[in-house]
Amino acid sequence: MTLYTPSIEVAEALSAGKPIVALESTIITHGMPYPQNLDMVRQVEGVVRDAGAVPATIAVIDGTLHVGLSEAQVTDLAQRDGVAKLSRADLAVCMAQGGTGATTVAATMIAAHLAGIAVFATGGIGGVHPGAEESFDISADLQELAQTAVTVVSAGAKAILDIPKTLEVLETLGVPVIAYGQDSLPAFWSSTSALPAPLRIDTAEEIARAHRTRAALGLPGGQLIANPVPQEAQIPEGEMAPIIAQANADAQAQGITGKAVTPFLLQRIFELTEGASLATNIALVLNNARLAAEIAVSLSNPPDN
Ligand code: PSU
Ligand code: MN
Repeated sequence: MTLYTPSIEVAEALSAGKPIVALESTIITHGMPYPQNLDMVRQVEGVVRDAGAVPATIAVIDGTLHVGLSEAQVTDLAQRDGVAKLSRADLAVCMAQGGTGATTVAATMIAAHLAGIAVFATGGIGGVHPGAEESFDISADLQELAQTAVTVVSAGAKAILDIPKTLEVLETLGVPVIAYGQDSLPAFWSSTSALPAPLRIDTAEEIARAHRTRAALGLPGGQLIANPVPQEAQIPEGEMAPIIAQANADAQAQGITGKAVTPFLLQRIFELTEGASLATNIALVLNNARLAAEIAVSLSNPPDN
């Protein structure tokens, strides 16, 4: 049984040892509305190619785990209804049942690692939700970062989360949280926050070196890069805070739980900001794709001794 099917472009890149950047698909199906989601993937894949790497968008289609999607597959996925949201727990069942599902950060990391892809760009990872002490809602993305050796380029944890608790869990799990080029931890839609980042690196080369060093030390797990959204596209933390509070209150009032929480909050924030949050979300994903490609290029060049 072949476990996954690479696109032609990804298969060629894998055999030639060319740099590849994995991309998730939950952001397409559950994170953004159509048609902006489709436009976003096309732009993201373009940015990765322009930076000298090959994009590998990952999803399960009719039971097949695809690493790299064709234009037709992406176009279909972006407007298809009823696509499942697949995390570590759901991936194998969806494949075994011949289903179609979009991969979260956790499931995308699993597939990327399986295919030998070391770098992955997303928007923001899942984490500890406010009220987790009651709801126990902690994303499986955190555990995945602890065990799967992929460098994940994000704009931090999504600001809908309890960021201090998310940082505590990541620290407990031994996941390096590395701000790119600044001391403060970016907060997804906002380029800075009041929280200092646990670690800081200023170049793609050094991120690649840290990735290699982790492997050489025999440490399992990945690295979380927190790449600030460009200043001109950000929404300051003070502006986002009341909107996020409103969205979280609405989710509670409507009894939204489990997998539905994150998609609900993103959609609600899109409405409350009259679309501004989506423009920022797209800008930060593009920015992450660019950095991820630079890291992948650096990883594919053997280090000088
Ligand atoms: N980043 C975005 N939009 C998203 C997500 C990330 O900009 O929709 C998705 C990712 O797939 C992430 C998931 O893994 O949200 C987290 O979901 P949960 O909180 O249910 O684990
Ligand atoms: Mn959750």
